[in-house]
Amino acid sequence: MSEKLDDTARTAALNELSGWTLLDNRDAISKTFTFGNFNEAFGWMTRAALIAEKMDHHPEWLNVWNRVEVTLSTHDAGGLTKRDIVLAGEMDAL
Ligand code: H2B
Repeated sequence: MSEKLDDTARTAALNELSGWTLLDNRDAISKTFTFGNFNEAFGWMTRAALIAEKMDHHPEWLNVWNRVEVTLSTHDAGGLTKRDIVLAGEMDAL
């Protein structure tokens, strides 16, 4: 199982990603992705879902028309791990 990231590791990881921020109230990162319309948003979610399933690491997310709010945290570890950072990077690259 992944270990929770320490302060140094999470700062370094967040610097490598773009637009992801730490939540105030829990050990997780979030980002809102905005698309041109619902089809684009849902198409992106479908591609992200296939990656997440392959990783066995799943996002918490909310879709409203062209917007997808994503929160990543490792439930098994009770906080932020390398697995969240890897999935965040994959989502950015899609
Ligand atoms: N997703 C996330 N975000 N955190 C987890 O700890 C996690 C997961 N664990 N997806 C996996 C599935 C686990 O529940 C199953 C049993 O492998």
